[in-house]
Amino acid sequence: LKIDRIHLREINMPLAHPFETSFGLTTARRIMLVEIEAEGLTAWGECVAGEHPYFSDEMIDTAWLIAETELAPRLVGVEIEGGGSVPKLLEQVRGHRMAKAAFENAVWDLEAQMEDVPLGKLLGGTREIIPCGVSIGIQPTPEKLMEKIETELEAGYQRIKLKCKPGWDVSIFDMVRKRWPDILLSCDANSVYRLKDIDAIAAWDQFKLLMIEQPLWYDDFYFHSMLQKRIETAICLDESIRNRRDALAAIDMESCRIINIKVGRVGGFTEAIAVHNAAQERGIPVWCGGMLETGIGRAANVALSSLPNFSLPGDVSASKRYWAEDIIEPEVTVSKQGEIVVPTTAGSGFTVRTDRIEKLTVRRATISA
Ligand code: OSB
Ligand code: MG
Repeated sequence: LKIDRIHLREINMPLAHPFETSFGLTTARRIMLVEIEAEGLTAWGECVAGEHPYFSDEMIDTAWLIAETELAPRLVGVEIEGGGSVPKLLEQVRGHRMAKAAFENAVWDLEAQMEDVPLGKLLGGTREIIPCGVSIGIQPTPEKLMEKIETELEAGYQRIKLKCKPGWDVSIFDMVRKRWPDILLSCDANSVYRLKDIDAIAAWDQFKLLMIEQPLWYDDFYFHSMLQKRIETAICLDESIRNRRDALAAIDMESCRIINIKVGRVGGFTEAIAVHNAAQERGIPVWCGGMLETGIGRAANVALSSLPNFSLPGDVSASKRYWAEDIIEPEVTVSKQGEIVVPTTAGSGFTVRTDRIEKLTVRRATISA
C-alpha cells in the first residue's frame, strides 16, 4: 500500500468528568489525530500523549513536532506492506513511541479495511468479548469516591482500580474493602512512592488487592523487584514497560507479576503484540490500559484486548464515562455484565465522525508525497 497524504489534527475535548491522578488533574484533553489517505481509503490513529510530560516524557506538542517533521515524511509516498512494517520505517527516530503508535495503528486500520477483516482478527485476536474494569481518579472526598464505585459496580464493571497517592491510600482501601470485601480491587500510584514507603505498602497486603500498579519510579525495574519480594500483592508495571525487552527484564527480575499494555506507551500494535506474546509465554497475564482516549484510541484498545493473554479486566470502558459525545459511531458501550463485544466487521468496526472532528479541530497540517 502507498500513502498519498497524511493529515494531522489537534482536537480539544472537555472530559465529562475531571480525572485526578498522583501527577495532577485533567479536565480537558488536547489530542493529536493522524488521518491517512491511501488506496482510496481513509484510516485514523490517535496519539495518547497527554497535555504535559507527566505520565511519560511525551506530550502532545512534542508528538506534533516529531509527527510533522520526522514521522509523516518517512511514510508518505513509500511502498508499505502493512502495519507490521511501519516500526522499521520509523526506527531511526529514537523514542517518541506515542507519536509513532498513532501512525502505525492507522496503517493497521487501513490494512484491515483493505483485507476486509476485523482489526482484532488481523492483530491475532481470538476473544469475542472483553472483560472491562474502570480506573477511578482521586476524588474531592471519600464519600464521592464511594458513590462513584457504587455507580460503576451497578453498571457491571468487573474490576475497580483506584488512583492513589500518599494521603489517599491506606484509609481509602480500608474503607472500600469494608464496604465491598469481595470485589476485584486494585490501585495505581503512577510512580508516586519511594523506598521509604515500602513498609507502608507492605501493609496493604491485608486488602487483598488484585495488584498494585507502578508504585515506584517510572523508569525502574530493580527497586520494583525488591518491593515485589517484600509483599504478597502482585505488582503490575505500566510506565516502566516500553517494549518487549523491558517486559522480559521485568519478568526475569520478578519486578512484576502482571503487565499493563498500552499500545501508545510501547509504540504501536507490533510492539504491543510482542509484549503480549512474551508475557504469555512466561505465564504473566496482561490487561489493556487506557489513556483517556477518544473513540479512535478506544477502538484500537478494544481490538488489542481481543488477544488471548488479555485475561484480566482492563481500563477500556464505555465512551460515555469520558465524553458527552464521542467522535466515533456507534460509541463504545459496555454490557450489564461488564463486557465489550469485539466488532466483527471489517476495519476497526467503528465509523469516525469527521463532521464532529472538524468542529473540534484547533490545529492541522497536511504532509503529501
Ligand atoms: O496510569 O493508567 C494510567 C489515565 C491517564 C494517564 C495514565 C493512566 C490513566 C488511567 C485512566 O488510569 C485509564 C482510562 O480510563 O483511560
Ligand atoms: Mg497506570
